[in-house]
Amino acid sequence: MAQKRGGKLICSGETKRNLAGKFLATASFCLAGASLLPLAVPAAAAENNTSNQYHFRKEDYAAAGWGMERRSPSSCSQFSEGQFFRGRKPNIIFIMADDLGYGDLGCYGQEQIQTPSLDRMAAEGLRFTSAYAGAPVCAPSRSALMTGLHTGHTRVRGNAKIPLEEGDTTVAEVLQEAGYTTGLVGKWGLGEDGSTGIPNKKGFDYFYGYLNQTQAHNYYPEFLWRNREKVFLENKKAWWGLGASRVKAEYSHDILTEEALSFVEENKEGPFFLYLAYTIPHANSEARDGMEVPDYGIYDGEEWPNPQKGHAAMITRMDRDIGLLQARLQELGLAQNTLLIFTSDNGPHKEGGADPDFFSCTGPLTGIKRSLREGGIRMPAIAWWPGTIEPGRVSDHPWAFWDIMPTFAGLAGASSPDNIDGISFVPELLGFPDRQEKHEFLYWEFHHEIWASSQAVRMGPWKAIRSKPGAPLELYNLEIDLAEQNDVASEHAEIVSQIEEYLEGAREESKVWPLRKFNLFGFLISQLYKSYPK
Ligand SMILES: [Ca+2]
Repeated sequence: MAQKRGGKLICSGETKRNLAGKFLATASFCLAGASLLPLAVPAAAAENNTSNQYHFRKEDYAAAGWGMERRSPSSCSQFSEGQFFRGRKPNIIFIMADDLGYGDLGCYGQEQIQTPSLDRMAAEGLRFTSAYAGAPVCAPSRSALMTGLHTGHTRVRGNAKIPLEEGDTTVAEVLQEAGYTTGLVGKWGLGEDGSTGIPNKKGFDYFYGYLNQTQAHNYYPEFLWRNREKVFLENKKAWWGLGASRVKAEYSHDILTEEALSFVEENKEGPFFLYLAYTIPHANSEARDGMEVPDYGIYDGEEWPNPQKGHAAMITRMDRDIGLLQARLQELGLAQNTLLIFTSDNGPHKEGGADPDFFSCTGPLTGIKRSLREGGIRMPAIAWWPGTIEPGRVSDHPWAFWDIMPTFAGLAGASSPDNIDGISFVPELLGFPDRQEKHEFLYWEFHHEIWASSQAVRMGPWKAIRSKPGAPLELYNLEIDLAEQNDVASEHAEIVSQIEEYLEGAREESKVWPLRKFNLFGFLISQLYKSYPK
């Protein structure tokens, strides 16, 4: 049975089962701009008042959302799938590890590091094999994630203290506007204290974690931020800076998990959006042991170098905590109305003593953090939504962080800003791959602090890399050469020229991050801009 609460229809899981296949009381509506034909939408079961709320029905979505014709496909590319959610909107949790590689999880082929929770999440949900980060390092990847823009357009295109500005709309702002309670727990990196880019100015009702990326290396920080206030911990930083501590009492990752669990519990009435930006298994190069973790757990007795034990222990610890979060969702009766996505922000690192070859952290890919090869940007990504996402699916649909904005907006019944680069992958998520719009091109650019800028493009099975401005394109066929070992540019002149033509208009110029070859003058100018942002 369903009840009407606050003008919204709410139906139970029982109702869902009873009514699957029989629905479609008719109601018609048009989206703004009258770009859609009138629709028959499900009344979603008008009579139910049990407490086990279940609001989203894939069947309804299929029948109503996709049983329509589009008059203007371009204007509909970001249309609001959530318009078809006749009840409460789904909760959304986006969990992101820091520097976790494509091959670091059991469900992606890892044999030594134990990840039972994430493996189970993949078995119960959807595992993506062609999901891409925004960039091969932290800040620009997160900027692409937040703004729906790739690194040729987004504000923050490199690791520097450049904040998001007032005009940069984030996915959190979109969801906040759509009625979501929004929370960020973890690492931000897109605006320091006092800047225009702090989380509470960029769409987050609640923030707990790190603003500064260097401080986020330190897993025993002296303080973390709760909204705009510093919360001091029992740790004491070392004299040489934010990134290291001499008294190590409270491990920040554990606190972040507690905060995430509390946020879910406190906002169980929903809808909520939680961006859980974990900080491990990143290295802390400022510390003596660069892979700081309270204990090595099940790896304590392994005859591995300490940094490798730390790497494995961090991942298994994070996996344990994601299991706790899933369990909490189930205890609270929220699992069936919550989309949970897990991924990483860029490829594995070789810092703090870590060795990505030791565990084959990139699996079959080559390249690590700071590389535009697949290992630097192709991420593990798992989506879990019991009752909605079919268990055990594997999708090779290529999507990237800038697709998150329209995807979440779609689920929330909201619209993304105009002119973003992202395309919603809601159809793929829900099991309608034949209705999924695809990117013709995916684009990345990377601005190393000193060396030359590089660019990469994915077009269908093709992957092109330009190692520096003016260099010829390298071309790889990922269908037969996932490791990008055989440059076939000379054999496919037409493909190369098609990608070169695309590259001419792929980006907007940036004074802070111009495409540049290495030269000291250019480097100093870019540093000057970074020090004095507009
Ligand atoms: Ca990172």
